[in-house]
Amino acid sequence: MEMTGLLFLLMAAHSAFTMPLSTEDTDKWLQAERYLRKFYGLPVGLQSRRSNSMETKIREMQSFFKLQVTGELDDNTLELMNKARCGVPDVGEYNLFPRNLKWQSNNLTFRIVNYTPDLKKKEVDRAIRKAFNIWSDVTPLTLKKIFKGNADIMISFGTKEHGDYNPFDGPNGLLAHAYPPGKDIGGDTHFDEDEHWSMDSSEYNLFLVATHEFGHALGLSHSNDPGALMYPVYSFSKDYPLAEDDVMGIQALYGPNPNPKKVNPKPDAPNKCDPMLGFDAVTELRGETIIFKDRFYWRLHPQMLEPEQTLIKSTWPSIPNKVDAAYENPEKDLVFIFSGIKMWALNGYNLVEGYPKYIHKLGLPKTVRKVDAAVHIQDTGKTLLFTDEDYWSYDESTGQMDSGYPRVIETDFPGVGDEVDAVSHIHGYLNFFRDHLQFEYSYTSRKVMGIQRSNSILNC
Ligand SMILES: [Ca+2]
Ligand SMILES: [Ca+2]
Ligand SMILES: [Ca+2]
Ligand SMILES: [Zn+2]
Ligand SMILES: [Zn+2]
Repeated sequence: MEMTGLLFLLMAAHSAFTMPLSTEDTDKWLQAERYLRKFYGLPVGLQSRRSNSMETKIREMQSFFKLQVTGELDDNTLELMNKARCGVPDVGEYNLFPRNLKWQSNNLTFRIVNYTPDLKKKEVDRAIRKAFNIWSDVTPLTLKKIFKGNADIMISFGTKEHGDYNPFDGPNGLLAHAYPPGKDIGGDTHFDEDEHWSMDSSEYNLFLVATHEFGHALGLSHSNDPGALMYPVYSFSKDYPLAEDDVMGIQALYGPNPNPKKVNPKPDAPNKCDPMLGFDAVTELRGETIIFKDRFYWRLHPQMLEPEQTLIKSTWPSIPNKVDAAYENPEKDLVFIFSGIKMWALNGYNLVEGYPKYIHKLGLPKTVRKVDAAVHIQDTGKTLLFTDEDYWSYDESTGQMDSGYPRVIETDFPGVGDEVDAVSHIHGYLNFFRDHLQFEYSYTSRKVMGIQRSNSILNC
């Protein structure tokens, strides 16, 4: 977003309190009220738009999702409220049930009461079994399927009001919900039949939603780690679904599996203020800074104190989970993202058609298998590509690699080390990132002007 855009947004958000509300505004506030009531325990009753409780709950939600905490219904907040998600509240204290409930026995039963017509019966059976196995692989729990009578975990598909005074909402929005361990409805898991259920990446994958819901049925609440399976918002991934956060959560309740299976939980989201934090890639994007690390990226706007952390896959499903390098070419209004031997182009946040392309199209030799870091120098129209101990100069206007390259990084950029993780162009300096350090390098005076921790750009 450009600066003028943001200023406009801030003004618009401010004036919403003082100017007559349009229908669109009213809808927005009604929607927010419903959302905060359902997931954040906003008390039922006529809420004044300016009420403290409404603002407090907006803040609570923004802080859970690591958005900038403004207490206002800004675009990012509304966007999140529109995402498909689980129907269980995010904040445990507002749950209808006490927290930290667990089953008293490790040997549980489940029953599939009815089936979705979207899939073959066999496929539903397989998705449900696979989802339970995910949890039983990392705990001493066993789950036995029964075909009649009352199981601990009764599984059913239903629409709108479906028997528990906790209605679904038609297509999208709420996908499913589950009750924490306990008798009767405890552990029961309901799927919204107004969704289309799938076995693949199309919306919504039954196995993934079921695995998340069974986490609740076994006693877990929501996690605010965007990479955890217990994060309330739906996102598709083919990987093993649990993050370390999920495994720690379930093992805190039931302990580990006495005969451990080999599982490979995904690392938790990196902590921006970890003093040893290094980055995979850093680029500008229309005045914002985008910082890639593992499966995540931070988005930092100059007016924003709190960077937003998101899964790469939830914004760009086709970009791999690990980004090697990225740079912006402001003249073309494009951002290029490198992973392995491929590169993608973004216009704003949108992927450009015709990509991925091979990095060798830029003129890099076939022996180069990845780009470590990349930066565009506006004054010269050149893009510098760093690979191991060398760097290359790509001429954006001719689309050719300059002759005389590669050259050695250490020779031309003394003081930054022999290899780099990431580089960006900030305030006229080249900022080289290597492990947890950041070298502010003046391109004109050809020397390092300052050294800081890498995460100082994340306001740590
Ligand atoms: Ca039950
Ligand atoms: Ca729904
Ligand atoms: Ca890198
Ligand atoms: Zn949930
Ligand atoms: Zn229900």
